[in-house]
Amino acid sequence: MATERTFSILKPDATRRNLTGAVNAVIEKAGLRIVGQRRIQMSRQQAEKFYEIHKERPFFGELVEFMTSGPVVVQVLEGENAVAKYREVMGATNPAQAAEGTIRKLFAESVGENTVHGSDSAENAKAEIAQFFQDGDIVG
Ligand code: RTP
Ligand code: MG
Repeated sequence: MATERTFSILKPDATRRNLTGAVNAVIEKAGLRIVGQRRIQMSRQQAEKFYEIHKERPFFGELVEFMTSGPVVVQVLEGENAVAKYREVMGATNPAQAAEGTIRKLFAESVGENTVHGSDSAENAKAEIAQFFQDGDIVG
């Protein structure tokens, strides 16, 4: 398996609780390299576009509200099999179902405010990275 990139967001519950370093430590310990990183305030428009696939879901409004409620850290992670690897490191969407040692098990407080996002396919990773990063801002 060749080196791959995935897109990650440390969500507003992570920045609010000053946990970005602690989450990054778990990411790096798992062997993923943070090759791009920026702290931003997501606009409503950016959040709606980013989670467009969920726009008919009952939690969409709440999700957009949450993602714009404070700063987030957008990241590009690189490593062997990075997309699947990061999903494993993140743990299940609902922290109550997340495996021991995963980011969501360690830090997330609810299914809505679950600390991190990670791309669910290589194709989505490419599109998500392109939404937030220019080529020159990723240094592998
Ligand atoms: P993400 O896209 O953020 O990496 O999370 P995921 O793949 O594990 O989960 P997904 O099904 O894509 O859901 C996206 C985000 O929506 C929020 N959510 N809230 N209240 C709810 O029942 C509910 N379900 C999902 C979560 O923030 C989830 O990460
Ligand atoms: Mg998802």
